[in-house]
Amino acid sequence: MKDKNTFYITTPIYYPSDKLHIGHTYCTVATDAMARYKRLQGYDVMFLTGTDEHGQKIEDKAKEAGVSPKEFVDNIVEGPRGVLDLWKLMNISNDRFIRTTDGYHEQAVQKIFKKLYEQGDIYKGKYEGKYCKPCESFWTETQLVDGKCPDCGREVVDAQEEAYFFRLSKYADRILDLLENTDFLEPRSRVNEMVNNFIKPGLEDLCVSRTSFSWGVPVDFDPGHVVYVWIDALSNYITALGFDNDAHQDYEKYWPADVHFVGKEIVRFHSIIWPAILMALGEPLPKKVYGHGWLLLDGGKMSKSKGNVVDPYLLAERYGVDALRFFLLRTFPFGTDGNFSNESLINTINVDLANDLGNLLSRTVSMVGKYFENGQLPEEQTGDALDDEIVSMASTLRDRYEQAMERYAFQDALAEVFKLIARANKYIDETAPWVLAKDEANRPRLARVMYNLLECLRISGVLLSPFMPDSCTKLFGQIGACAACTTWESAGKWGSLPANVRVERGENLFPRIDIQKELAE
Ligand code: ME8
Repeated sequence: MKDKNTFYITTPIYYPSDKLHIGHTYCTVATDAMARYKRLQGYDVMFLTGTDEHGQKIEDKAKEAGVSPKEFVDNIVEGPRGVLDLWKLMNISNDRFIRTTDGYHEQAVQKIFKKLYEQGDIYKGKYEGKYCKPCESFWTETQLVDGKCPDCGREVVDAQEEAYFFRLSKYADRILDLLENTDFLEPRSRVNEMVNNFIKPGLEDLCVSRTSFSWGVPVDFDPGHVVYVWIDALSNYITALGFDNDAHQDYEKYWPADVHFVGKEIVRFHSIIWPAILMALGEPLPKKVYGHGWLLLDGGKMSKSKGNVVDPYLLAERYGVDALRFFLLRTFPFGTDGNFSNESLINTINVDLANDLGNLLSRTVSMVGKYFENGQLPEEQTGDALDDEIVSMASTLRDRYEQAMERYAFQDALAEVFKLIARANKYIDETAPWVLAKDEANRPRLARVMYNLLECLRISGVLLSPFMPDSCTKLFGQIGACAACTTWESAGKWGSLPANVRVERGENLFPRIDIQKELAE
């Protein structure tokens, strides 16, 4: 039985057909923020990501490059500036990384395929239809839009071959019920799309093997066939925990997944095909699939096959890892599409990080250092009615943040934190510490003003730490927050810093960027 205190979250496993781009980084950073938030709350988290390494596209790419498919994917996954390096650079805290070429996964997929075949959920037939090569998707005539691939709008070709099929149609009623009557799929706007476009027109059985290429998991009882895409790829979420293999032993502990984060173009696979496979296997369904929006570039989806991609390495190296992580989740509502631009990245860094948070931190820490010996506040402090609003706002922030995070509304959660930061900056102007500092009699009042600012920084820092882990650790160092003052529990409690806290001036965490100069380059 899954323990209530566990939290299992996944990203899609990405195709290593090319270097990953900012779109993949977006989903992985969102998953990382969620995983860190749940760990902060005390959950035993399993965060899985990985790569989906089989298929014709990769076989073709390897051929072009003059290497074997395995050499090709090894280089993109493990090579310099590859997938593993990118997640390390981005400070991604995944607990496990699965590659579909891992032996344990391949063997488990063979077992799953055979089981489904033996119980009659997979049967042999003939495939005739349309095939979109870049998407590796088969379509029926009726699913095409203007004769083109409904996912990417590109040309499709005729395809016919002997193939195995999964009896998806058998599960149509149960899937319809799952989508319409539970909150399995979110945002809810995606439910209508699935029901109207795919289920209502009639779910067709799904082609699950291919004979026209060989780079895949072989169907062990029928040589010549390889398992085609979805049974191989989707099973990763359970094989990575040890389902049908001995490489891991966590299936009972973590399954069902709490949430699969996926881009909206693969919601169909995760909300229709994946539950149907699990129903056929008699296994529990994931609790939720969340279909996030796309990052667009000039209004179009960034994609490897279109070549209009933004390199996360360049951005992270130029602007900082935490700034990039923050920008991605602060700017775009997770459920809908958003337009990426360097200008909005720089603006977010300047406005939120340099002006609001950076200034609050550096002003507060430097005032404490300037007005109090050794940067340490005295215990004697005097409150004032002027403090009430900021204290109540900070004390209740954690609840508002939590409500947003539980909806995967990262943007809303961050907006709540930045309301407090803006309020704290205003409080500096209202209390005018530089005036208080002129009169020795005001020292207890000045000390309390400083304390209040440090508390706002501490609470904000705890709640921002899933988004900007390194910067928040540095922030805690500067405001003198010890480990006990940076827990989830302490974020809900005003007054966790000791009254005689001592600050430590440090580097400027978020330097301002000269936007004119930067965009001119
Ligand atoms: O689909 N904006 O892999 P993939 C936002 N292997 N997110 C984006 C994005 C963009 N422009 N581009 C990509 C596959 N993504 C399969 C998945 S899962 C069992 C198998 C993100 O390399 C988004 O999360 O094409 C999307 O769903 C995923 O990368 C697709 O990555």
